[in-house]
Amino acid sequence: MSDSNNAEILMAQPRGFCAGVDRAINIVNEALNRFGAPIYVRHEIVHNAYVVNELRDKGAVFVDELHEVPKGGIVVFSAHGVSQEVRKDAEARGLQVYDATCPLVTKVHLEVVKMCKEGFTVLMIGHAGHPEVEGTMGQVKEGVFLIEKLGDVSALPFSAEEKIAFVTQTTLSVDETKEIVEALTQKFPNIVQPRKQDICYATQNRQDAVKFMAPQVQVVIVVGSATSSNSNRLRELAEKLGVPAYMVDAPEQLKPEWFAGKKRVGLTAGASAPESLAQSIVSRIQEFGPRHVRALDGVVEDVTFSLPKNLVD
Ligand code: 0CJ
Ligand code: F3S
Repeated sequence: MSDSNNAEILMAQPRGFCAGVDRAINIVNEALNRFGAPIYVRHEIVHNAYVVNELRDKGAVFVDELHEVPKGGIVVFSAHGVSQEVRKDAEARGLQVYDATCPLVTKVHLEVVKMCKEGFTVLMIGHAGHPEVEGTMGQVKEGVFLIEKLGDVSALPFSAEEKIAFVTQTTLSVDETKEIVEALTQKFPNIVQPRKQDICYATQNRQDAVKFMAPQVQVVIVVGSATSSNSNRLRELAEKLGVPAYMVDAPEQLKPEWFAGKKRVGLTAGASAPESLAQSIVSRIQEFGPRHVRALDGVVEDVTFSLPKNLVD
């Protein structure tokens, strides 16, 4: 590592928790405070190992499927949302549900339902197997088709005369989605778009912040877990901008050679990564050389979402 005392760490603005993640974690904490352990959570509440471990230590029990929750148990749905089938299953099992689906995901769910009711075929741009995609596509029984990449557009078996609309996952690459939307618009000139893009404000702002930071640094560290879609997009974006980028969710994962000879290190964090974890990663980077930490300019977010009514009443 360069022992250059003027080497520095530049912190992206904004980074880390979004309003939907903050709310989802608060819901689990509030349920634990009110009802005590165990509180079951379907899927990781957010895709971050540190957050999940911390809640597990307090008594949250993470399950993949609802049959793992005992009858009458309390279950929280994760920030990524669930299908109608999962909702019905919870009801049939007599579970007490607290829904931590991000309101911005619910907004997309409602678009899908509305479009299908109006007779549209709905195309969903997103990543196969991601819980948000399963939840959004699962708002209706049929009529939603997944597009994962640009190449999928030409293979779509619909004619330009059909009623077609699209929605997207909230955490996609803004630039890649734009390309897919352009191809869709070319193939289906009458395609109906969401009034405001489905990629959420937090995804957009964190990607914009990486675009601002990347040209100023020689390596980018993204704080985020491997399962986190939005964190992965930040790492890919930095690399596309020509800067080596690594994603970590614990300080021990940092390698000294990543920082060798680097005068400026950029740091950002996915929407599910806590600031305390980002700070412990900064401290570890400082052991490798760059001491000075500088906050970059960027958008200051003031979005907040209230807790579900059935939890605060
Ligand atoms: O899907 C969401 C509502 C985003 C939740 C926050 O981020 P994370 O990392 O849990 O989820 P993604 O894999 O969707 O980015
Ligand atoms: Fe919601 Fe966007 Fe966060 S959809 S959970 S505000 S990343």
